[in-house]
Amino acid sequence: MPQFKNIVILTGAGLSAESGLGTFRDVDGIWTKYDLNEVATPEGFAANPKKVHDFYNARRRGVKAAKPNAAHHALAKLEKEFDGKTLLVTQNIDRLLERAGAENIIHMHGELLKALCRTCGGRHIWEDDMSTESQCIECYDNGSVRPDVVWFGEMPYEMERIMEALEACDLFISIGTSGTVYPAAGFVAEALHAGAHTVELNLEPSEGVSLFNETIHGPATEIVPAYIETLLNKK
Ligand code: BJW
Repeated sequence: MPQFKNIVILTGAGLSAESGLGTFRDVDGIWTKYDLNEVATPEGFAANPKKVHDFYNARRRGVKAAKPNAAHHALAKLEKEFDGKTLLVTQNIDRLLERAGAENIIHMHGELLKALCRTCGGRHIWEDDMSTESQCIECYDNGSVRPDVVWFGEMPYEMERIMEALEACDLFISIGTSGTVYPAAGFVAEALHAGAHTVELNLEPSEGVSLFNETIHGPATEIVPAYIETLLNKK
């Protein structure tokens, strides 16, 4: 394995699957139980905000009850011990990477434990259930709030910073994502274009598997810690 200096890691729902949080597109995934157009689009929220709040209230309770697993801890260890730069870009709205001790994280699809004010645009911590009556705790207009998550048709957070990091990286690792949702699904192509080595760590081959130089398939709690150890022990 060559010496790397600048790592970007993209994570998806598969990273948190063994913490008990559901993935979206697996056989028993969230989108087999809910219509994504109803619960994960601005139009769905406008049509039936209570249904969307109920969906995210249940998931918020699940996230609060979940614990980081060995893969989250391995990524936090990499961030602390790697002799170079690392950036974690997560599509996950849980805070399990932070709870494992990682710090340099971009939540490109937002955070479930935050509210987004529909009036002032402020984002602040929100750990309890949310309803159509919930109001912004910061803005003078007592604006109504929504979960601070990125729905289909909305722009993910910090895209400029992510693209800059992809252009500069020499190792790109994709973990636990099906590679079906853009722009995240396009990151591997950006990294390849920048000349990076690309690695997929996933339970099964993703949609973009042909764009990876190296693929390891298996449960995240096994393959992520093993891969991180190899990376850290490389001389
Ligand atoms: C394990 C495991 C274990 C299981 N160990 N692995 C046509 C073409 C191209 C694009 C579009 C198009 N039509 C519309 C679009 C755009 C659209 C899009 O991509 N749609 C596709 C469905 C086609 N994207 C958007 O609208 C995005 N915004 C956008 O594009 O803005 C414009 C823009 C333009 C240019 C530049 C930048 C922006 C917004 C997307 C928002 C996604 N939101 C969601 C829900 C909100 C948050 C939430 O409720 O949680 O985010 S959808 C859902 O999918 C969630 C996830 O973050 C996201 C990705 O899912 P993920 O993480 O990959 O999960 P799964 O379930 O799909 O896969 C899990 C994987 O883990 C599987 O492979 C398993 O095998 C594996 N696994 N157990 C290891 N134990």
